[in-house]
Amino acid sequence: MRLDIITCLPELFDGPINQSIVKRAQQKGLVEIHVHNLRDYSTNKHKNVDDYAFGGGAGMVLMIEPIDACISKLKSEREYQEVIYLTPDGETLNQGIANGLSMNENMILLCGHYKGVDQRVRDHFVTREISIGDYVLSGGELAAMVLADSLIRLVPGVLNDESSALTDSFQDNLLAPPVYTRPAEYKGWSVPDVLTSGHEANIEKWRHDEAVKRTQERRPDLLT
Ligand code: 6GU
Repeated sequence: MRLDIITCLPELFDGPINQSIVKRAQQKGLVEIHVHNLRDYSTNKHKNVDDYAFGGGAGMVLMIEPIDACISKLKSEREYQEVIYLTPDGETLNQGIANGLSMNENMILLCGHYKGVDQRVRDHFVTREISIGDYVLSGGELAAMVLADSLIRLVPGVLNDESSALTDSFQDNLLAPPVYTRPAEYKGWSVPDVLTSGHEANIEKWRHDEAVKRTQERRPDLLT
């Protein structure tokens, strides 16, 4: 999977996506992440990428020209299945959307900032608009990192125990069951007996029952 991230704050991507699982996925050659500084595609001498909104009002709008220049250059080099714009008015990301998008080879993630991007970018370049929840972030960068992380861990070979993505919360519309590790007893708090019984079928049944119970208690909306 290759992700091309377009942003006017490329420094923000120095951290999370170069650590841990995502770092290993890149080192293994399973994933490529390329961050593009929108400013590098600005055509004016001040390297501006935003301007005042027509009609007035507070806040700057990202201009279409540098975005077009960047997207067009990328598209001339390879084919992209999606151009995703991260925006609070997009469809809310969930595991089903992540699973679907993880099948793609090449995707562009466009991060908005300030008051967003010129609507013509959305009308003519963007194929999908995604939000990560009903709250407002100061830009799409953190949302792009959340989306990238959710996709990368689904690429075959990225997780060491390949089956582990299948037992995540949400993967079957159930929250994940409780987990325990050693010691089996701590300050009188003990691990459920079934987990140390070695009885595979009973353990599976217990995990499923606990997942259903937890989902009923915390997220009944997932069961309907
Ligand atoms: Cl994708 N962008 C911004 N700015 N805020 C958000 C968001 C995205 N998703 C939730 N809040």
